[in-house]
Amino acid sequence: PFLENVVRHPKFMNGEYDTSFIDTTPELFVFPKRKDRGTKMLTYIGNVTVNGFPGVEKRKKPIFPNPRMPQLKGVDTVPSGTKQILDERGAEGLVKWIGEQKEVLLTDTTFRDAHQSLLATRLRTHDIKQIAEPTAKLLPNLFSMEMWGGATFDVAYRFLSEDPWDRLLTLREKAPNVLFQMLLRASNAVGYKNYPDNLIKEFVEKSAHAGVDVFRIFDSLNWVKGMTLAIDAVRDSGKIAEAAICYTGDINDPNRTKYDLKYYCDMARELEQSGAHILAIKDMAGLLKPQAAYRLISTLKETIDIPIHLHTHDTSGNGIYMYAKAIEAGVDIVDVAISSMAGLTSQPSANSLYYALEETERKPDVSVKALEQLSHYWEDVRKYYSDFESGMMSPHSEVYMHEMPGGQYSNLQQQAKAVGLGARWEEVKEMYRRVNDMFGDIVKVTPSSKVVGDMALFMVQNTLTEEDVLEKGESIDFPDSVIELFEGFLGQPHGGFPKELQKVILKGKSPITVRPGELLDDVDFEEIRQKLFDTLNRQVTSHEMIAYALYPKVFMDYQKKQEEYGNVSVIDTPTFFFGMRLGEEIQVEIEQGKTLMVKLVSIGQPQKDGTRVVYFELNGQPREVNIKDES
Ligand code: 3PY
Ligand code: ZN
Repeated sequence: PFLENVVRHPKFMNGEYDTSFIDTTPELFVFPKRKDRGTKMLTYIGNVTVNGFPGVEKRKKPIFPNPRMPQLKGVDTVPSGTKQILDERGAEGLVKWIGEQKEVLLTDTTFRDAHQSLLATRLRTHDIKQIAEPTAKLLPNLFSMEMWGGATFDVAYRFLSEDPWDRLLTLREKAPNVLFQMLLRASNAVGYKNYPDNLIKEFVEKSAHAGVDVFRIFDSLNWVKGMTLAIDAVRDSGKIAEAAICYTGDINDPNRTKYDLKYYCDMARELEQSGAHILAIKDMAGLLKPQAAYRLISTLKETIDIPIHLHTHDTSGNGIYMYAKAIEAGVDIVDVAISSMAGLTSQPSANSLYYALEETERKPDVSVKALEQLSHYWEDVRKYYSDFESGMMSPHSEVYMHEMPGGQYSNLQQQAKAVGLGARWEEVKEMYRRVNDMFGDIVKVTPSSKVVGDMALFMVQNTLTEEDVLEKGESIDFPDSVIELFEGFLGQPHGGFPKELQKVILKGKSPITVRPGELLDDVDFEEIRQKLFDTLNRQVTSHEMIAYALYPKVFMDYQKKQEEYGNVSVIDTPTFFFGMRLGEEIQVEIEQGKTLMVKLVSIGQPQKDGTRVVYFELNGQPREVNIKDES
């Protein structure tokens, strides 16, 4: 134990002690493992077989055919792409290259926003990993793959029990040719609140180092002051700072004057001056209509010199037509998803856009055959995740009324169900819009959208009207997120907060008007290193320290699961969600070249202590695990 403590001590690991004896006497450093990998994995599979997976209706594992994989005949190596342009010519060189392209460039969001918006962010690395290299080979001319950030970071740890950094590193190996893009919520990083400045800088630096090339940075209130620190951090890392304006309202509606064309042009200029390499128009709810898109993009093209990247959600069904107008107006890059992961609350379909532009000079340089093949893969894989579908079956043009972001729709619906308002969903949507208007018509995107959602649920649940809130506010316990918003902890909205409402909500507390980061103490990474060393009894990586600093509880819960189940990301998705059928045999590649054969033999009756013995064969040898039956 003494030796174990010494070798695991941070100072030792940092190389501050003489470590040459490790190389000369390796046998001293072989420690017995507590529970072997096979047993941990059988414990996971046994548990999910007996108890099911949270959020997945408990049923016998369906039979899924193997996903159709694309044919890669004739494509032996991964062709070079935009990643090589960035590496060779730097950020400025890449921006210049974008300006020289006649065709519209495409970002494929399938690995991030598409599943965040359709499948509650549940896509597992296992399924992305298998198609990453074929995608890199078949779509080498993509501008970028959006594959990280937004909600994927915490969902990976929280619900999938996998490490998002591993996803990034693994995909980077498989797809070395196309720029990797992430969504960064500026000072909220990949969380729901403002974090200390040094954490944002560290997060950006380490993500850049691990493989992110393009950082789409947005502030949930379009507050430029909240974005500049992240823009600077990205520029310092040598990567692409794509600063986003979140689009809300309707520039062509004479009754919606708060967010007019001038508002967007002014903000675009400000972001350009703040060092953005690319401007993104982030139409997170899909409110940008075709004629407005033409007007917005053509005016912005005259206003700024940097390239423009357009993002939308196809909730209304107008996505392709809107893109066609924006492309006509000169937009440089648009966000699309592979067809079977596109449409509705996701991005418009890459495949459809290809045909829509077929005889125009801006037709994207992609193989539609490749898109169709990739679509087959996703069509098959998507079936594993059916329990996470929102149930939206057709375009919802009512999005122009409620203005809810594509990524929020199914989440808020779940939240409504959880508090017993499932049957009053229509009312919740309407209240969402009323709360927006009461809050002074604010930008609604993570996390400000969550605050509007929380308040809408709260008001429907307590049968409150806008008048009630103002008149009886003294005696109302508002949701914490609402108080924090009005305190200024998410930044400042355009035009300020409605003063009377702010007073009622804050009940005498005074709000802040400075950047929240100015008031937050730096994260002490050395302290985190020690604390994690003490609790986990091992040295941790910088990625783990960042994850802990962002999400302490989520990260520690994930560690506990690791201890119990090992690395579950290697298990195929049907088994991960449904466990195994009696008599079924599966293969699990636990590391490259090392495969375990697992057979479920039988499940014992519940015992007095509430456990069942689950009998497996592991590589032909009988094995049993005790599983607590939670039913
Ligand atoms: C996110 O912040 O995760 C979003 O996708 C916002 O649109
Ligand atoms: Zn989006």
